[in-house]
Amino acid sequence: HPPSSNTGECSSKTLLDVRESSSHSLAVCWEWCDVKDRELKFDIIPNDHPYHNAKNPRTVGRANEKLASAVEEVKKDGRTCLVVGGDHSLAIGSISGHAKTEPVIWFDAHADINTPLTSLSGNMHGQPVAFLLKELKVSGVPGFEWLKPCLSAEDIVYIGLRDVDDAEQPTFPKDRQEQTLSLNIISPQKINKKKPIHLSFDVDGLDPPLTPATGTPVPGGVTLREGIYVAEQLYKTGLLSAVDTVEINPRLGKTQEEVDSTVNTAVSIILSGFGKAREGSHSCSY
Ligand code: 6HN
Ligand code: MN
Ligand code: MN
Ligand code: MN
Repeated sequence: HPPSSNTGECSSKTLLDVRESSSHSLAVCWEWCDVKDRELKFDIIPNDHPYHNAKNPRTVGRANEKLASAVEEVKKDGRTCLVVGGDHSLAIGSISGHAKTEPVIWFDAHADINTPLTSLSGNMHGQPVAFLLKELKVSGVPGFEWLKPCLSAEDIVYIGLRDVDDAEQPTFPKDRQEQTLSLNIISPQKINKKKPIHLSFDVDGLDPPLTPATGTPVPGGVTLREGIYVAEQLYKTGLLSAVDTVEINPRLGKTQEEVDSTVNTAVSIILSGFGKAREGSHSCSY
């Protein structure tokens, strides 16, 4: 399920209108935000042979190159960027396009720090952090010739982590592993830097009943209330500059109810990150 983007303009005047324009494409509109929607089309590259244990590297690499340019344009336009997907591999393009961002808040059950050499699944969604880190020096992957790693390990804060592969352990600082959400994990030191924050929100960081339509659920996740709190607190810093909301895959919902709860949960998180407060709606400032 590649990164997705909806087509067409958002014209709804309702508080919140979630439309599914295709099985993996969502549009979120709300009346107090000026939403400029973009359409990105991605090519499937034929004969896209694996590079070590990285599947579809050319297809994923070029899709991310396109996404990085789009995010860069959105930021040049002075807007907050919201990417809705889709596979978490899209964070490679989203974070690269949002250059010079730090910290990155990686909300996820998984560390996503496998490399093409360590990955057991071969899935690119388990590898984006490794591609972005300067320290890991992932290189030579076809389709990613354009990529310059832009993050240092200290720029990343994980929340919700509870399923780390053996091969991910050595690259992963032990003191950053949190079995459960600690509300202090967004360290004040990071926020005090006054630099733009990128939130990469994998819905599987939440507890699986909240977002059943996702590919790699792990029991024991963050509650909706805690997830919303994280998004609200980030909004309140005034520094939240880009948000990825990923691993939403309506095709994996077994019933319409499962699809709806996944979408509604993701929308609640997005709205909180864009300034909807539980005590009432406030204006959305850019
Ligand atoms: N995600 N660590 C596993 C892998 O395949 O590398 C799972 C990764 C899941 C990735 O949910 O974005
Ligand atoms: Mn995925
Ligand atoms: Mn992820
Ligand atoms: Mn995950």
